[in-house]
Amino acid sequence: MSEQTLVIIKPDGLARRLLGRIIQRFEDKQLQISQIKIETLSKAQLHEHYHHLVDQPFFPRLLDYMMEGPVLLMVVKGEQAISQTRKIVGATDPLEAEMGTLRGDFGVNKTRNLIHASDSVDTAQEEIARFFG
Ligand code: DGI
Repeated sequence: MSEQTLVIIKPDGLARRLLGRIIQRFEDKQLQISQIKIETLSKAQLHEHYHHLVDQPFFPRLLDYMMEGPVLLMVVKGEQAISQTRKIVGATDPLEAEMGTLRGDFGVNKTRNLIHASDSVDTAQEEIARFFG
């Protein structure tokens, strides 16, 4: 089934000049970028995006990281795009993520894990609407 999902390349992905290599992985898997933009996210946007985590002890660290600089936001489209994308991205903790996944290959730690991808049809819809209107 064709789906759409939201991917965010976090600030260190841009700072480390990894955009080309990251985007290539989605294109290699026959997924298509249908919308793309670079933007610095505000505290308010991040509170909304990570509303399920605001009470976690690591939340301030996550906010600081996400506001280090601009992020790249993109809508990724294609056959089972949500689960395909989560597979390309890998587990939240780069130490647990398999090598060959983006977080396994490029992630630094549980905070600096390089990339975000929607985790379900509902959140994908919500997140695409939030960032692309
Ligand atoms: O969907 P994910 O990004 O894989 O995971 P999530 O929605 O549970 O968490 C969102 C982000 O919050 C995650 O990419 C990194 C950060 N995070 C989650 N759990 C932890 C964490 N950061 C730290 N330092 N420690 C955690 O346990």
